[in-house]
Amino acid sequence: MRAGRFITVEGIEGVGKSTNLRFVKEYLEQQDLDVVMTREPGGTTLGESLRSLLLDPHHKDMAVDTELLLMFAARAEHIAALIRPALTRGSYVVCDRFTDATYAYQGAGRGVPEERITLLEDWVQGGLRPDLTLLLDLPVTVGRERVAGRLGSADRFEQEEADFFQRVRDCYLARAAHEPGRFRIIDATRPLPEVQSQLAEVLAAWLEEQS
Ligand code: Z5A
Repeated sequence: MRAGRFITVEGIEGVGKSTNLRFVKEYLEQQDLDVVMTREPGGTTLGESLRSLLLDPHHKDMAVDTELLLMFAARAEHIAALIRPALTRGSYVVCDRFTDATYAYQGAGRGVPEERITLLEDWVQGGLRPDLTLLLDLPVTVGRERVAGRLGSADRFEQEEADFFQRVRDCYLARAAHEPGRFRIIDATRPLPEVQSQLAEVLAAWLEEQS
């Protein structure tokens, strides 16, 4: 059986990842593909518990290395329990964030040296890398406005200042420029139907390349 494909969706907060992940899943299912939708940190029972710790504002002063290692602990579990088995079965795995988020948030955002993240990436993932990364992009102010009306208190990341998210956005764009074969940049400032037309166009072309 042909191995599946690994698609990740990335971007700063409020770009519309959650909203558009469902669209990507439905689009692929319409092409008769088996799709597993998941997220990071999370995706497994243990991973979701680690997610709660990572987002909990009570752990506001968590050491940067603790945050980094918890992200990769959740990822190790996610790969072993969900991602690899699904890819081996031939499924398409669509994941809300993956290791590009670690380079963007812990690397550019928190200042962890890139080589340290690469070391963990190689150790935890072996050769596993996304086949396609959809980067939803918009200015930080627009993303923040979109999530501002959300009910409930801000999580540990949402409490960061605009310059943190600017570094995160810049890192995503730099990574996309460095790996144009894997990344597709989607203009997320457009109204939702237009964002989804862009996604459909990109996915159709990419699936064509795969066949
Ligand atoms: N994190 C990390 O630091 N390191 C890592 O390695 C990983 C993650 C994997 C949780 O991620 C945190 O984990 C994240 C980074 C960190 N923190 N931050 N920031 P998350 O993905 O669960 O959290 P998030 O980025 O905060 O997600 P979000 O705020 O829910 O944003 P979203 O999913 O991209 O947006 P949305 O909920 O789909 O849309 C937001 C609103 O905009 C909503 O009302 C929509 O209806 C609206 N929307 C969506 N699209 C449009 C358009 N086109 N026009 C107008 N309005 C729109």
